[in-house]
Amino acid sequence: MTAEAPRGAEAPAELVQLLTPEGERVEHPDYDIDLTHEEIRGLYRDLVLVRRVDLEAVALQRQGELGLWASLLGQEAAQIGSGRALTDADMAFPTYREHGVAWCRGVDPVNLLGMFRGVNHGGWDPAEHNFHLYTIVIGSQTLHAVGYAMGVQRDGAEAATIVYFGDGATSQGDVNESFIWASVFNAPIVFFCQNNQWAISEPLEKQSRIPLYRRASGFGFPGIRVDGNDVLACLAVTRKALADARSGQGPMLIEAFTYRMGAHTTSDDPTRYRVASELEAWKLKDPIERVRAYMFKNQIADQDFFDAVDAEADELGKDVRKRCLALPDPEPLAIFDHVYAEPHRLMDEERAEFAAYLEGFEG
Ligand SMILES: Cc1ncc(C[n+]2csc(CCOP(=O)(O)OP(=O)(O)O)c2C)c(N)n1
Ligand SMILES: [Mg+2]
Repeated sequence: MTAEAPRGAEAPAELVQLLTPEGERVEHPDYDIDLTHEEIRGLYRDLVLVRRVDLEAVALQRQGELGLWASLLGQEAAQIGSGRALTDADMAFPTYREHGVAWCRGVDPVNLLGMFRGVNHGGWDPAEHNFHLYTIVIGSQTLHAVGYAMGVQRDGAEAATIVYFGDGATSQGDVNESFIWASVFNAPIVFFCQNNQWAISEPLEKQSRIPLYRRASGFGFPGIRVDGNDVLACLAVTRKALADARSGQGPMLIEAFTYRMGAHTTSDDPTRYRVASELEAWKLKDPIERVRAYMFKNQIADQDFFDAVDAEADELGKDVRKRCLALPDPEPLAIFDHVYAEPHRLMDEERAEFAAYLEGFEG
C-alpha cells in the first residue's frame, strides 16, 4: 500500500474472501462454507436489522436521548459473521461497539441503548447470554477472556471463548499479555480483532509496521486475515477457529480487515483527520450491498423478501426508539448496587454518605 493511496483502496494480500465486493462467490482452499438459501437470507436480515438499530441509536443521541453512541456502521459483517459462528455454550467478551454480536447473543438492543443513556450498567445478564458486559477500558477484556477460557479448559468443558478488540487495542499491554497467557496455556480462545483502520484519530500505521494478524506468530499461535466486510468469510474463518479451540488446538488471532464508516463515537468528527476519498473507496465494499447483489444474481431472494426485511427494520427501529424513551431513570442510590456480589462495608459507608448528600436537596 503506498502512502498516497487511500487506505483500503487496494485489497491487502493474504485475505480470506468468499464474496467479492461485487457479490461474486469465490472459493478458498482452506475455508469453504456451504450455507442453505435460508441461512444466507438469515445473515442478510441480521446485517440489515443491526444497521437499523445502529442508525436509530445515532439519531437518538443527536436528539439528546443518549449521552453517547459508538456506531458499528461498516463493521456489520465482521460482527454478524463471527457472532453467528458461536454456539450457545461459547462465551463472548465485547468492547463497546459489538452491537451486532450482542444481537447474535440475543441481547435486547434497548439494553445497549440504556447503557449509553446512562440508566443501566449494561442491563443484561452475561451468564444468561454468554455475552460479557461492554468494556470501555481498551484491551482489558482480553485478559478477562483468557482467564475465562483457562477456567473452561480446567473444567474440561467443550466450549470456546471469543474476545473482540480493535486495531488500536493491539498496542495495549493487556492485549499482549493476554496473547502470552493464551499461548503458553494453550487456552481455547479466539482473538477477534476488528481492524477498522482507525483508533479514534490514530491511523493503523501508528499501531504496527506489519499486518496485525502476523503479530500472532511472535507469540506462538496462528493468525489470519479475513475480509471483515464479507459475512460468509467471517463466518467460515471464525467457525473453524472456534472448532479448533474447542478441540484443544489453542488460540488463534483473526484480523477482520474492515472500516469504521462513521465517527469513532458521536463525540468525534472524523472530517478533522481523514480524507473523504477513503470513505468513498470503502463504500464500494459495503458489507450489506455485496450480499444483496449475490442474492439477487443467484435468485436466493426476491424483491418481496428485501421489502419485508426493510419493513421489519423500520418496525424494529420504531420499537427500539419507543422503548428507549420509556426507560425509567434509576434511583440515584442504585449506583451502589451490584458493585460487589456480597454486602461490602466501604460501599455501605459511601451509600450512606451519598444518601445524606441527596437529602440536603429536599424541603
Ligand atoms: C486504557 C484506555 N486508554 C484509552 C482509552 C480512550 N479510548 C477510547 S476508544 C480508543 C481507541 C480504540 O481504538 P481501537 O482499539 O482501534 O477500537 P475502535 O474504537 O476503532 O473500535 C481510545 C484510545 C480507553 N478507553 N481506555
Ligand atoms: Mg479501530
